Amino acid sequence: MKTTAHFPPPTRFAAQAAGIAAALGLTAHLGMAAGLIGWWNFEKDLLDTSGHGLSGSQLGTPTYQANPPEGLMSTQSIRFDQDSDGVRISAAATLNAPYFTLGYFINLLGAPSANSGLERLTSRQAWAFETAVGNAAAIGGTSSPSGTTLSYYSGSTGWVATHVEVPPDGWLHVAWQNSATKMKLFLNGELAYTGKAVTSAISGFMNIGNAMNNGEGFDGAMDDVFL
Ligand SMILES: [Ca+2]
Ligand SMILES: [Ca+2]
Repeated sequence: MKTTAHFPPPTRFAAQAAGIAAALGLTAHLGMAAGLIGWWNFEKDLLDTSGHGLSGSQLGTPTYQANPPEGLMSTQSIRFDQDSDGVRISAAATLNAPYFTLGYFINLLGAPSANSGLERLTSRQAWAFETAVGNAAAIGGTSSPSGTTLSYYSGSTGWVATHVEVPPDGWLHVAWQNSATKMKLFLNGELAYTGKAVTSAISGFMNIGNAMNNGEGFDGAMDDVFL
């Protein structure tokens, strides 16, 4: 989601987005009335429901399950069981805004962390920007009570462990808001972490659910990914 709207989303999905934002208390924090770039709600498909044509293609063999976050007009979520399972969103200039909000629901489904604790949730081409969940073992571990946290990577920041708490089961809404000076992380609509801004350029395709090399993937479920 860009902070300035270039493409007003269709009414239905704007309402849906606003509904989710309101449910999460995100509206005031994130300015959800601004333009959606893409919205993937995985109702047994990989369509971009923002209406901007950024539909995904399948990597590996993701599946769908009737276990979405509650109350959000969703009946399905997407499930990744293998490191190679994911979704590829092809490169598009609209994905490359320097100031953005990237949001999604995750459910770890009790899965243990792996990939040195950096299970990729999203990953841009050439490792330009990544988000991950796990114990962050590869970058010094985490002080999160459960031993599981969220981390992000870019060329300008390197890997950063946020040390926020991520429960082993149940749905958690995650929103990364990058500005010129800060990266803010919201969990279920509450500001949970403020860290270094991503100031390096981001371009190319975006993988959801695994890394840009089609490996190092998240094992669990996701829903309602938006940018
Ligand atoms: Ca869904
Ligand atoms: Ca994995």
